[in-house]
Parts: sequence; C-alpha cells; structure tokens
Amino acid sequence: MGENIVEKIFKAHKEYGNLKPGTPVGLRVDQVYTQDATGTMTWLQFEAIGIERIKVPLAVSYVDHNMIQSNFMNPDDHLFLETVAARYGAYFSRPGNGISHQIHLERFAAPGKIALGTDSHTPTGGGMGMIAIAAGGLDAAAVMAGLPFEINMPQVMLVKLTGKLNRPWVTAMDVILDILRKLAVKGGIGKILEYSGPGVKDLSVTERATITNMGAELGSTTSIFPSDKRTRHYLKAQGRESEWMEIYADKDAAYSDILEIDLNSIEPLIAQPHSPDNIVPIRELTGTKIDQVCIGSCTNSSFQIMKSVGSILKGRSVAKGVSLLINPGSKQLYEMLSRKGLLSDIIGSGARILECSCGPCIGMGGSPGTGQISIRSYNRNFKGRSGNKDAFVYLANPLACAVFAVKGKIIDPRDSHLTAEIPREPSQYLINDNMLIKPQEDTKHIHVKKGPNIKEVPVKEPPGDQIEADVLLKLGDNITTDDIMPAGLTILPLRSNIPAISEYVFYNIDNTFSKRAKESKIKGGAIIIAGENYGQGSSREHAAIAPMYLGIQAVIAKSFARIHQSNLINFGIIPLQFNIMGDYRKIEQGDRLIIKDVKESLTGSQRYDVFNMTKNHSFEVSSNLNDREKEIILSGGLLQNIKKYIH
Ligand code: MIC
Ligand code: SF4
Repeated sequence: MGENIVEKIFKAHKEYGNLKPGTPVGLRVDQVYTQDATGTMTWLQFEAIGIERIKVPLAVSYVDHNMIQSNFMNPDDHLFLETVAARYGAYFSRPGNGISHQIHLERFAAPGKIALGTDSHTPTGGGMGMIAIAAGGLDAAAVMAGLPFEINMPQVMLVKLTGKLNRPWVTAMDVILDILRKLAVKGGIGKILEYSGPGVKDLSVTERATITNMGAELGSTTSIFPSDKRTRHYLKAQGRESEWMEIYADKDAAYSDILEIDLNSIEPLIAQPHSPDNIVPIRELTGTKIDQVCIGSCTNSSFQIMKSVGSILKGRSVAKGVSLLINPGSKQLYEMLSRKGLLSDIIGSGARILECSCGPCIGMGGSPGTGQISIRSYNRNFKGRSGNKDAFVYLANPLACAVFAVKGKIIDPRDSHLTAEIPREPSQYLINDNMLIKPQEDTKHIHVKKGPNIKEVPVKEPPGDQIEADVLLKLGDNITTDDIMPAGLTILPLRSNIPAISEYVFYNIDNTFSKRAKESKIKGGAIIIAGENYGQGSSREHAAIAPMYLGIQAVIAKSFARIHQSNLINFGIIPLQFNIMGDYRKIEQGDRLIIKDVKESLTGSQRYDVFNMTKNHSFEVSSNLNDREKEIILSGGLLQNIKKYIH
C-alpha cells in the first residue's frame, strides 16, 4: 500500500509509536515558534525546565499580538522575549517585522519538515508542504528542551481539488469558507486534511497557506498541500530554492475519507456572526450597510492579495461612514508595496494602515462600535473577540472586503462593476532580514530581563483520591478559548501574569466567575460542565492555567477540542466526558458533585462514578488519556512531570 504525504513526513520524523490512527506517536520536531501572547508563558516554562540551550534545530520567538504599548507591560514582554531568545539560542523577530505565520512562511517554512507553533494558526505552513501543528506553550517548551512531540495519530482526510478558481472575485478564502460550510467547526477534529488533485496547481503557495491557515477553524490537527513546482517557484522567489523538495502522495495512498471540491463551482462566500462556519453566499446579504472593513492578518496578507486590493482602491474613496483598516502581515510585504509605489493607491483611498501585527483580529485596537458591522478578511469572528461583544463581525475574501469598503455595503463583488487586477506571483520577493536577530553561540552571560508584570508560572498539587466540588458554570456547545480566557486590549497584556489574568476567566459569559471560583477553591475547588467541542479556537494555554489557578479540578464535557484538551492535561485539570449524553441535561449550575476513586479510575478503567449530591443522582464519565497523559495528571501537570525526563 502506498503512503500519503502525512505518513511520509511522520515516518521520517517518528521517534516512537506507530501511525495507527488514535494511537500515540512521538515526533522529532525541526522547528518551533512562539508569539508574544503565548510566548512569555512558553519561555518562562522553558526556563523552569532548567536546560542551557534549545535542543531543536530552529526556534523563533515572534512579537505580533501585543503591539499597542499603552503602558509598560507589552514593551517589557517584548524585551523579555528578545533576551530569553538570545539567552537560549532562538531567533528573535523584532516588533514591526510582522505576524509569525506570514514571516515563518516567507523565511523558514520548508517542505517535508515538521514545525510546532504556540498559536492555533501554525498550520499556515501546510501551504508549503510541511506538517505545521499548533500546541500549547508547555508542549512547545518541552519540545525545545529536547523531548519528542507526542500526538494521537490523526486520521488523514483527502480533499481533492479539481478545476480553477473564478478569479478575481473568488479567492482561496472562499475555498476554505466552502469547506467550513460543508464540514463545520467540528468537522476536522482528529483529522489532518491533505490536499491533492488537479486543482492544486491552480493555487500559489500563499493561496494554499490561506486555506491551511483557516483549516484551524475546522478543529483539524493541521492541513497540508503537496510540494510541487509552485512550491519551488515560491521558495526560489524567497531566495531559498535549496530548501525545496518534491512531496506527493503515492497513487495508491489510503485516506479515512474524501471530500471533493470543484474550484469552478465556488462563489464568493461570507461567514456571519458569530462563528466562522455560519456561511452564506455574499449575494444573499446584498445591500447590508456596513461600518468597518479590515483587510490583512495572518490569513490574507500575500503580496498578490494586497496588490489586487490596491487595484480596487486606486483612485477611489472609502465610502462615507465606513472605516477601512489594513494590517499587512509582514514587513516584507509592506516594504514591497511601498517600494513598488502601490501603497499610495491604498493610502489615497483613505484606508487606515496599521502596523504589521495582529491588531483588530484579536481586539488589539480597531474595535468596531456598538451594534456596528465589521467585515474582515480574517479567520475568526467569535462574539466579543473584536473587543466589543455588541458588534457583528463577518468574514469574507479580501477583494470582496475592498469592494464593500468602496460601496459602503455588502454586494456580490461580481455585480459591483469594479475591476481588480489578477497579479502574477512575484518571481523575486524583497529579502531584508534586518528585523530577525540570529542566535549566537556563547550566550551563558546573557541576562534575561523581566519586567514587574512577569510572574512565575503557578503549579498545581497532584490530585487526591476524591474530588468534591461545585458546578461553577454550565455551558453549551462550541465554547471557544476566547470565551474561557478573553483577549483584547485590556486583558492581553496580562498574559505573563496568571494571578492578574485569572480575574477575567469567562468574563464575557459571567463576570462573577473568578470571584465565585475563589470562594469554591477554599471548599475543594470547582467543576465546569460543557457540551461538544469544548475549547475550540485559539491555542492559548491561559484558558487552562488560569482556571487551574482558580481551583478548577475537572471539566466534564460532551467532547473536547484537541489543543485545549492537551492544555488541560498539561496543567493537571482532568478532561472527562459524559458516557451517556442525556446526563448533561440532569446537571445544573450550583450542583455539588463528588467524583470517587479518582486515581484508581485514572490508572485503571478510566471510568469514573460521579455522585450529584444536590440532585441525589449518580452517573458515569470517562477519560481517554494515554499513559503519558495519566502520568502528567498524577504529577499535577507537565511541568512537574517533565523534569524526570530531562534531568
Ligand atoms: C488567535 O487567533 O486566537 C490567537 C490570538 O492568535 C491565538 C493565540 C493566543 O491566544 O495567543 C491562537 O490562535 O492560538
Ligand atoms: Fe494574529 Fe489573528 Fe492570526 Fe491569531 S488569527 S495569529 S490574532 S492575525
């Protein structure tokens, strides 16, 4: 039997285990990268592990999220990340260089490699034919300290592309929106999406990267494209042709399932509030008035895209009542636009150009007003993520966004009578790595600088034999890590300070949560009840560390999102699943539960008896932890457990 691309790359990196879906496999990782909002914790944990230098061939510390410097916290974090990277042998990408995923694609991603990133959109690198997986910060720290990355082998789903996109108005963004419409935000769980078919060659590397970037919204482990002539072309244009290798699946490779997409049949689509899978064709919303448009981010920031956007805006004005914000994904792109004179078309239209950073995507500036409609070429539109839970955020392709900005309303771009250039892929990008600081050899003398907001990582006590705790919150399906640990301008700067950030856990859902959790902690802690796909979205481990700090002992859900489940385990919170879904309905917020024989069940059958003292009702839940994960929970978390392996 032949092999698919995933099997080929996993096989070449396998340290232990086998490639049977659902069983643990340990992988050797070639590249690790962090960003500032998750990176401070990652690097603090790396320091706590206590080794002298990173043990992976390449690590990069990026700064892209926390860019607004309204007090000392963000700049202090930047300096910490710069000095810690220098001390332990990582590259440092200086603020201003751009968004991690975009830069990584331009300067480091390479076919056949495995990269691990502490941000859920790390799969962007899949557009390059590499396995790029997102993980929590502590997992990344462990890998940088020399451990393999362990994952339960995902199933590999084939996405077969045929035909060609109807450019200019249908873009790669519409391809992934179409897939999201078909599979929904849970559709990729436990899977890697492997793209193939004659339609692949229609897409450039940056278009492929848009698709793999937003594959994160499917809950998939990652997505990957073959590495072909177009990959070679892109690498050559980035001055890195020597890093190219061809990668295809064998003709007789096997897949768990197949999804066929005819690129010709895709029309311009839009995701409505408040979920990236709430999709309709743009034409169905024709005439809707809008207030804000945002273009850029790590999803849609290629030179070709921005050039097309410029061609739409050229000689026109942003409509009255609309604010157009543009956050270019990288300095390379920004500098190229400027040197080629293309920025003037954008500036001339009245667009507000932001620095190369995440910006409005994560509510770090650029929030829409109350009741306002914001349309973005970004990847997430969860309620409140823009910094305003009373705003309505839609997601659409960047060229459609530019059309809306000019027209002041939603309109099918094909009916707009505007024209957009379909630019050719550059054969040479502007290469200027002056904002990337290279690692040095002798670094022991380097002092790591920590501002007063940077606090130690808290750790948990190992579990006792019994958990007796209050149900502090009962939630529905698809709760995001943005719901658990909100971001935005006020909260993001607290990412290096768990006691302070823990005040905001579930803040947008119930702003008394943190206070109530502290009260319950004295009485043995608390439990959270949730529906399907708990913890989807961002990889932020703060959504596990802060609840752990507040005394959460377990989460009982119908199912979990992969990264969040690992993060819970890493911080000693037991992820438990209902055995009978109907039991979910029988629990109410405020009930007091007893989970008996925790350790015995954990190491044995992984089935646990739960007694609801308030309702006088018993039910059963289970965990699905592998041996390593059981050990982690028994130690109180990965940080306590890891030292055993490293020293
Ligand atoms: C996001 O898009 O949600 C973020 C902000 O980039 C996060 C990371 C974070 O919360 O720091 C992600 O995608 O993992
Ligand atoms: Fe930044 Fe948004 Fe991309 Fe997350 S999704 S890395 S916040 S641009």
